[in-house]
Amino acid sequence: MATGYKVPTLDEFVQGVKDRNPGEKEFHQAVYEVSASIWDYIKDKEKYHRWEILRRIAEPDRIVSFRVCWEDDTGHIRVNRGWRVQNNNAIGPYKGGIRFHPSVNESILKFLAFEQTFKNSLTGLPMGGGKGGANFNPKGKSDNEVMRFCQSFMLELFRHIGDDIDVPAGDIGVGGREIGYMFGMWKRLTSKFSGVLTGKGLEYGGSLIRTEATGYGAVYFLENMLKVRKETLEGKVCVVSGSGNVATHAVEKLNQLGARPITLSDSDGFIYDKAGISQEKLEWIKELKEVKRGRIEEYTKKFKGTEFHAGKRPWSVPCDYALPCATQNEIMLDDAKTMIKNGCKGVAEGANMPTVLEGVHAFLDAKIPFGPAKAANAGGVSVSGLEMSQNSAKLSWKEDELQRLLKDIMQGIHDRCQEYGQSGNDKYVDYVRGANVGGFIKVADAMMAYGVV
Ligand code: NDP
Ligand code: 2IT
Repeated sequence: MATGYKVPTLDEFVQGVKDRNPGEKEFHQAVYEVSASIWDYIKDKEKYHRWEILRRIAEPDRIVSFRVCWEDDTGHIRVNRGWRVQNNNAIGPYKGGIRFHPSVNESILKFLAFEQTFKNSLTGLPMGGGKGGANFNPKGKSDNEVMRFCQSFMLELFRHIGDDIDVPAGDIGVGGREIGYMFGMWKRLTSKFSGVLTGKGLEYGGSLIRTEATGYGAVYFLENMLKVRKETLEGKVCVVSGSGNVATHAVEKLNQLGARPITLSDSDGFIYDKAGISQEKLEWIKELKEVKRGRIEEYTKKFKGTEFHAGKRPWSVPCDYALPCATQNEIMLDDAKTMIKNGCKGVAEGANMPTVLEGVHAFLDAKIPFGPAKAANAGGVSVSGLEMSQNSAKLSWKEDELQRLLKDIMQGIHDRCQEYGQSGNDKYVDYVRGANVGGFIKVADAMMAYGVV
């Protein structure tokens, strides 16, 4: 170690991150959560400190920020801001979604790109971490407005991405429609056809089960956590938040495995259907959300005996298992306490960082199996990785093969978390520590192989 070098304490390290990134509270939160949980593991390992590995992972390789202007249907010119955060490409091209939501800012995208670096490492596939987006609100916009926005966004983004450089995909507010518009513009700008985006339509290089993969994967992860305890999902009551891509496919898989999902939500409130949101009802919701772009409240008008709770999240509803699948910081400490008091026996995070740090600690302290986002929701990016492989090979794999691979990858992630998250004779698996340490090692070792670059 360099003469006079002093290994920082966790607090000193985190304070440094805060000082260098003022006001970026979501980014501070994500870096703190990872650092605190891997600190015990790295604190005596001189090599990680000598190479300043954690500090380097917490400093994005590069951030591009750009103006996105577009014309709305009334002829007005609108101006938004777009970003791409390329966090780390030690183990593969930058990879991660694009989010369109009015709340998007640099702090949120930095937290997401940082988390993605560990998540992608856990999948075992060669993908680095990145994230992008814009403070654009797709709600209430016509198809043509969304198309013009996506095209304008790509008009700048295309300079920074490539199938061996950086491969974006979907996230909040970005699904098949938006990926189609962006890929179309990229193709036009570059005259190329390759796997530069994932989540593409099946007609133009997309992969089977990519749409379902995040929600299905989160339920597989939950199932794996339960297997350790010799429990199953059969007949279990599950509370789910969100009603987008991740939430609806989580509900679909819960139904397939015999569980009873009873809630879904959006930013207006949550619906509660005691009888269970069956596959038939879910098909109606998918149509409402994906085609009509309606609000979840409409469910209660269609299905009798169901409730809508305006302005609330579903965490007060007693359940066996909870799957937060909407957005960051949606389970607060009080929610976690209520869930524990009501007998919740496990949590699998479908969304990214949906539980505040104090809430995570409450679940861990109560020894409730807690599957953190970077492990539990890695199914989506895993199938994105498989889409990249298919695109490079110019092949399309069959559905049963992809289903098997998704299950295998989720099992592998679970087992890696267990390897690093179980200590001594304690049967309880700390999946937070397991995911962070398990994700960190591969990235750190690759960075050390490259020296100081
Ligand atoms: P969608 O846009 O399909 O759905 C998002 C859902 O969450 C909507 O129901 C939306 O409600 C709700 N929501 C979004 N923001 C808020 C908010 N601030 N407050 C309350 N509700 C909100 O997104 P996805 O399902 O794709 O993403 C959901 C989560 O999963 C995100 O955290 C994302 O990062 C994560 N994720 C997604 C992956 C994917 O493959 N798509 C992969 C891994 C993680 P409303 O319509 O009212 O805004
Ligand atoms: O948070 C995530 O993992 C995603 N939004 C999916 C990223 C991807 O590249 O498929």
